[in-house]
Amino acid sequence: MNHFISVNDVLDLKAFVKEALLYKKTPFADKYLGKNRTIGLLFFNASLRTRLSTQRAAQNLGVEVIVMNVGQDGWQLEFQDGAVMNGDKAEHIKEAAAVVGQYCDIVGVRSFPGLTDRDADYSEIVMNQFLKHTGRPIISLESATRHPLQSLTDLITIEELRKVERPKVVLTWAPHVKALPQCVPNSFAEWMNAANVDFVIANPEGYDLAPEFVGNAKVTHNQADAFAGADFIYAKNWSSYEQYGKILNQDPSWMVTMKKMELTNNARFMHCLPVRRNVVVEDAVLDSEHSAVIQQAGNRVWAAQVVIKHLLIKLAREESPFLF
Ligand code: AN0
Ligand code: CP
Repeated sequence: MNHFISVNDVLDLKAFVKEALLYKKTPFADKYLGKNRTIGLLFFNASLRTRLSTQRAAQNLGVEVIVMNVGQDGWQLEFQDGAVMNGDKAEHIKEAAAVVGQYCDIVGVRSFPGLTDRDADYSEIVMNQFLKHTGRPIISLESATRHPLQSLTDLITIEELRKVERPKVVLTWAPHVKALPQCVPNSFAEWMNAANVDFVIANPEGYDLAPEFVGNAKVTHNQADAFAGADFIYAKNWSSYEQYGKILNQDPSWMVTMKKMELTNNARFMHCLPVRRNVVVEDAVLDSEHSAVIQQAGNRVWAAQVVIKHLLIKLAREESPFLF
């Protein structure tokens, strides 16, 4: 593995999930692997889980961690090549990324989409500029279109909790007060399409995800149909892809309720968090046995740990090719 940006960076998904679950049993099995290594975690946006779980994962591997809220504390960055920098941007990504690469062996970046210009967001300019100019393995901590550490976590959690060989997994849109990125559902769809699950996406009209992420998933605009017989309900709000970044409706009838959970095969409820109670999902579900959200968030550590492990192995291989 050279970077961790999408599901395509993982060679053997099944083995990867297995390794992550092994770390859950023996967190310190590779505590010397990261000796004398430093990971830099750069945040252009807020975070609780991604920041703490990635930090914890690095510590378990003996890696030093530097965290910076670059969006708040750093110079304003220019990402366009050839820009005449006579505005408010003080530093170009060419220097900024290369400089971070001088201090860190691995670099994680979180940068949300702007949600105004679809082509710009879907071209992944921020992540691509870091990939191009850092000179180090890059981990996406959620980019403009994907959240792979979350999706790996979700797959690990489904693997832990599934009661049948091929569970029915439903990704359902749910209402929200703010316009949110499509990253989590895009990525979840991408990973579910690569996994051994029966995958259904339920969303209101106007909220279909980008076709390249929907892939072979079954899409329905009828939430009740989707819930019937489901083993996992994964709720998430996203803003419209078609009418890019817009909130088309806040229909409360799409909120996940206990009544709807009764349509399922005693499904587990999943959400990436943070979640707005009684808007996305009612208290009764989150506070019931259905909810897997805390276990899911806990698994973020093992997902990050297996990713960092593979990047550390890549670095060691490059430095000592005769050892391998
Ligand atoms: C973000 C999103 O929807 O992408 C981060 C989720 C992990 N959520 C919010 O901004 C509430
Ligand atoms: N799920 C997730 O990525 O949470 P944070 O935004 O708190 O990191």
